[in-house]
Amino acid sequence: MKVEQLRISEARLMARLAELAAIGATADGSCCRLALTDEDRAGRDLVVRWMRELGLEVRIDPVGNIFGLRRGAEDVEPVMTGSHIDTVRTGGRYDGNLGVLGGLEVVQVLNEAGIVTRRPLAVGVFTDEEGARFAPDMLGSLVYAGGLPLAQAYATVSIDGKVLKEELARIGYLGDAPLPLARPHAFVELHIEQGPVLDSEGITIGAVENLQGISWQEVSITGQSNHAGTTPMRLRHDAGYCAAAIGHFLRQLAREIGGSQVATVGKVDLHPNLINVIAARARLTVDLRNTDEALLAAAERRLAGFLEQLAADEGVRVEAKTLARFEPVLFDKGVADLIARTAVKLGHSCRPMTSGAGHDAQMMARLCPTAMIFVPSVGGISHNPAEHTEPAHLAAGADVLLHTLLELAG
Ligand code: HGY
Ligand code: MN
Ligand code: MN
Repeated sequence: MKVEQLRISEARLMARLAELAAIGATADGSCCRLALTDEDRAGRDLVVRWMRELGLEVRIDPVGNIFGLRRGAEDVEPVMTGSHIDTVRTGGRYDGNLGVLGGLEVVQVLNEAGIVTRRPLAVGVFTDEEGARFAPDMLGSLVYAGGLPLAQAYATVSIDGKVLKEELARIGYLGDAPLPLARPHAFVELHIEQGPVLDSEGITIGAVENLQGISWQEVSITGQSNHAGTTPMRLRHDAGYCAAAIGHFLRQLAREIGGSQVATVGKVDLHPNLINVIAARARLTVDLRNTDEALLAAAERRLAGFLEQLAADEGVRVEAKTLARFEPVLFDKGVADLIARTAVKLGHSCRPMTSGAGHDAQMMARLCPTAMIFVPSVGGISHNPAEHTEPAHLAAGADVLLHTLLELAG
């Protein structure tokens, strides 16, 4: 068979996706493998087994990133693909997993065709991409790209009070491979869009050219608990009200800025969190994103001003801690154009895309020419058990990955 006729096996890809999705499956159909939990370990163990069955050399680095290496004809910098298999609590079965299992599928097709590429190939599984348990997100690839010192990553404390290094050791993924293992010749990540664009336009492949900036903060409010029935409104220092006011302000702010600006309060914890007690404390998260760095910084300043005013008006103490801050990223035009050309050559509709979500590729772009392949998310739904992508689209994305990697690896 000619190389250009090579296609991945949709059935095999779907079977691996289903087997991995069963790990951490919850009653509502979600996939829950929060980073460095036992479920994450089980998922890692399964992927490592598949890597070994495919004849890949498996290396684990000090922050738990896993790499499956496939020899090339020449001992030069590898072409790398990959993504993550950790999930949010209500994860779907494709977010991250598709990029890792698509990479394994590429390896299997090349093995069966007896093809040895000039450059080695590597499939990466990056630690804690979601950042939902240990902030920031893309933590493993950020360390890999030199954006976060290993010691600082090790000391990170999770939302459930665990220390990252101890959790890595506990699940047996505190590796000793060089960090970084390699500076790839190029990096390509296959991922579901997680947004509504491709699905609404009926387009199969997104050639991702850029990715928006991300600002994560944890806001702590200290007020005064008091009796819900006896305390006049003018005497309240109500942390619960302040949390709600911040959420309302951010909705208005995002609407006012418009364009790609988004704002989310995803996590709110009140203390003592009881029906008849004015909340003494509130802790909430703020996720701000924009494709334009100046607008994102302006949104952060507007929020800071609002928090200062709120503290004065309500007689509470407000503190904001940065959990993640990544500027917008431009991917490599050459790699993105190669993805687009490959999609068209394979007969798929394609359009340039911006990524609204963060991805490991944004960190690998600091090391080498990098771009992403998107496939449609039905209804734009993600981080939700209803996350769905048609099998034919999953296969199309993996085929584009196969031929893009073949082109890059020679
Ligand atoms: O937050 C994100 O964009 C990604 O899902 N970690
Ligand atoms: Mn993801
Ligand atoms: Mn995600």
